[in-house]
Amino acid sequence: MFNLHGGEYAFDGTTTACDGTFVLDFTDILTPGIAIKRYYLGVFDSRTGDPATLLSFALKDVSTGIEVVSTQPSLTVDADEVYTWIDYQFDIDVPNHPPQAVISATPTSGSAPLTVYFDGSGSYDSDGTIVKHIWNFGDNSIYSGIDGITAGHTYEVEGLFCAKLTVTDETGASSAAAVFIRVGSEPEPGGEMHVSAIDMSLKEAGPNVNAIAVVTIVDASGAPVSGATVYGHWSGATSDSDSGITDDNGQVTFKSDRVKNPSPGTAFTFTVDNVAKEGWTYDESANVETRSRRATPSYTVKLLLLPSLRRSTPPSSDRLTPVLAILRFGYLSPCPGRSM
Ligand SMILES: [Ca+2]
Repeated sequence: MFNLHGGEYAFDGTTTACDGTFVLDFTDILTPGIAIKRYYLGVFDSRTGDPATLLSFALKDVSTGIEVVSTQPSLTVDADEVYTWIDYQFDIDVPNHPPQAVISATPTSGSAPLTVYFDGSGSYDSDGTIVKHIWNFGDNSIYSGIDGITAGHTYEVEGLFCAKLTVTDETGASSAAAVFIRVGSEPEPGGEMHVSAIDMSLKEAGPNVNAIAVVTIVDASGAPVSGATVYGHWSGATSDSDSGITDDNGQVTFKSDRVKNPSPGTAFTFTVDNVAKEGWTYDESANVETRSRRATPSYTVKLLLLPSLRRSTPPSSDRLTPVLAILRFGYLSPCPGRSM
């Protein structure tokens, strides 16, 4: 008879008796997972004097055709119960859960040089094993290795660094956790800042034209903000991205890509995408302008053609039927037809 003792992995399936061999289908009780499990088969003999023998235990993985036979010798039992088992890893298609990275650091701030001890031992993988730890200390130095559960690192220069731990499980799945390390003193608390102006101009060199945008960043009181990183992009005639840091006047200059022989009216547009400075908030809603456009000039000449003009008699309005002709001239200077 079959006994349901034995814990989580005791057989609890349908059984079929054929020629003294019992076939069990326990697919329904397979535990999802990739680890090796121990599968038990027990026999319980209820009476003294007529012992039962557990001859063999074979486990067949129907999905792969693999058959494993218990290596234990046959077991005989009289008025007792015995168990035999097989350790096996079923290849069940279950989604892997990525490991969870947990990072701690001591200390998280101090003056340079600052030695920080990192501990990733709180990281875990619910359905497997973490096989790799990668430490990125945020200052262009990286440490990795299977023994990298803890790491030490010395920060030589001041700044705010994002130290990151990435853990990887045996299937290659990974996740990361980060902690900020402050080396040196805290920066002055910042305020709100916005774009007060984008001054556009065009610069020509031979047949090439590019646009210049001077972006000015000020605080809420209108005072220039230096050290702010301005991110922006060009559109229209060119499509390039730029970033730069404001000077003491709160200004940073951007230059578009060059365009060769642009047609009249070719527009260069610069858009500020973001402004960032540690401790400061970019208040885009306060921007005087966020986007500015400058086009290559096109000259419009209006030419009035009058039927006749007699000095003695001013022409009556009905006789004066002006014909308007508009002539367009293209860029560049000098102005066409104008004597220099
Ligand atoms: Ca896993």
